[in-house]
Amino acid sequence: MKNVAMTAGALLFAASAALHANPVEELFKGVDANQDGRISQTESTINPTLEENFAALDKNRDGFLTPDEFQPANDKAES
Ligand SMILES: [Ca+2]
Ligand SMILES: [Ca+2]
Repeated sequence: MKNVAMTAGALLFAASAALHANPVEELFKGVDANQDGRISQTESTINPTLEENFAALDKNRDGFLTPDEFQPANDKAES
C-alpha cells in the first residue's frame, strides 16, 4: 500500500511548504546552494525559518551549519 502512503505524503508535503515532510538530508541539500556540504548564513536566507534559527543551530559558531548541526526548526512538533 505504498501508493496510499505516498499520496498522503504528497499532500503533507504540499501543505507544509516542503518543510517537515522532507527528509533532513534533502532539505539540507536544497538550502546548500553551492553544494559545499555546509550552509552559510547567506544560504540560510532562502528559508526564513532557518535564517531565524541560524545562530541557535550553529552550535560551534563558525558561521556555517553542518549536517550535524542542521535540524529543521519544526522538529519538536513531530515524534
Ligand atoms: Ca554551502
Ligand atoms: Ca557550525
